[in-house]
Amino acid sequence: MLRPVCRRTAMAAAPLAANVRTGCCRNVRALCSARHPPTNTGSPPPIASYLPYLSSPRRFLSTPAATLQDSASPHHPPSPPKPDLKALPNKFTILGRPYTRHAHTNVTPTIISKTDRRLHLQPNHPINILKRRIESHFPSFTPIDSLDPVVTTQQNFDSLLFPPDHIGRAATDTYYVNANQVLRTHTSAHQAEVLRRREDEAFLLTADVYRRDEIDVSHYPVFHQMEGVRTFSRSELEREVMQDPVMKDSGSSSSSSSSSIQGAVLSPTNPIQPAHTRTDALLVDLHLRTSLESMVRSLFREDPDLQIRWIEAYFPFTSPSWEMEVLYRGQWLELLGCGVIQQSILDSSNNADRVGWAFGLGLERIAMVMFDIPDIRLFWSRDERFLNQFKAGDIVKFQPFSKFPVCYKDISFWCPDGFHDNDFADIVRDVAGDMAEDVKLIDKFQHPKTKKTSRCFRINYRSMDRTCTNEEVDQIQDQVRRLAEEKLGVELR
Ligand code: FA5
Ligand code: MG
Repeated sequence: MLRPVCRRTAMAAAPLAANVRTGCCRNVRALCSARHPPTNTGSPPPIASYLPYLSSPRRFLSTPAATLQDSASPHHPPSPPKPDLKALPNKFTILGRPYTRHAHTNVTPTIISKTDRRLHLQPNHPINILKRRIESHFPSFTPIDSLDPVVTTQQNFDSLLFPPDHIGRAATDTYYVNANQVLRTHTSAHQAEVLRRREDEAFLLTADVYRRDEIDVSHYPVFHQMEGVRTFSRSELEREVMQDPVMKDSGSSSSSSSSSIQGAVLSPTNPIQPAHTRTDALLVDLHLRTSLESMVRSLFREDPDLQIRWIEAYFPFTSPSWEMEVLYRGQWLELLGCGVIQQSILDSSNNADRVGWAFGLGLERIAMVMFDIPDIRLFWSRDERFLNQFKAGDIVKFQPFSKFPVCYKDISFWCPDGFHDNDFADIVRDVAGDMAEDVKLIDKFQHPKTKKTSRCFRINYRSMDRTCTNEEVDQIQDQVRRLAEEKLGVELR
């Protein structure tokens, strides 16, 4: 079965993106030039040129209708994923823990090698600086930041009420360690276990998260999220909410909240849960959104007129649910997803007497804007010219030290059934590493007689610390071609 160009966007509530991206091959080229920042023209382009990437996130976990067509069971990916691309031994370790390779294993050595970097814990790293900023904004929340990235499918999906056929479980989107364990795709994977301990009524959980994805300046298969959770006693809810300093500071009350919160009203598609009274749900929702607006205003304090808007969203584990967007340099930029925690999650984690809210934000998204960092690969740089620019506690603008020339190569092939763009992206990542700046689908068409589909990808190669030679890039491209043939069964054209 042929899949749409991008299943996440194609099935999500982003009609414009969906229309264009599933359009015929002639549209693909136009789309790419419209959505991608300009390629190398000497000096680096202004941050505004990256914003189209940042403001058009793929709906991964927030997609209600996007389901797998061939799901097997809640605990298994739908079909065995493609094998890993470089040889992963039968016995391998992740952070010192042993695992055995399995038919479902699709985690690659390249990805495993990222698990010990823990950028959010590196002092003076922009991700850590931002994490600490947010933690200092929520001083009463317990910070948690050292949980193992390998979680069970129960934690990552079932504990959060993901239906068995949800697209987020697909092996094309998630790194499976084996049939029952994955690299967490979001920090929400730990919500239930931390709630169950009942040690903290509020916590901020920061971690590296992993998603099989396409390649461009704002997408990397590993990024960092921060999860905030706050619960309240059901019997004391009104008092706990209204006496919280954040409500007093913002001048909010249940009758006079900020205009952006009032503007986003609940609707039948974003409902109050049957387990909640309307008053309780509105109190939790008001506290959630007031807290987040206060946090974001403090992060972007140099812009007191920052415009914030709330977009109705869907997550299986919250209702009502929202995404917060801010207007930054003329573009709406999605910062986070959030909502009122599904009561059944609290009930089954020993918190039936409590209600609460949760949010999850992407640290790279915000750090790219706050520090003016134009390419997500830079966060992983070990180059001192990058690292030495940042100091704990300071938000400074990144000074690009150089922009080396780009070299692009195209590859066209006939695709076998079940081909997925993310499988190809993993090959490129494994062979080229961080030299792959961007992989764009520039053409796609179906042969009228054979019905076979052909795809053409353009790979932009650019090192962040040196000029690559043409011979070197040719060698890499040859390897990409060979592996695509061998591992994915494509027919090169
Ligand atoms: C989630 O991951 C939910 N777990 C968030 C959540 C938590 C909702 C608690 C409700 C309650 P989403 O896939 O939209 O949702 O990601 C959340 C944030 O992570 C996004 O708003 C964005 O800031 C960031 N993010 C998502 N995908 C990427 C990516 N590929 N690269 C960088 N940042 C990303
Ligand atoms: Mg989102």
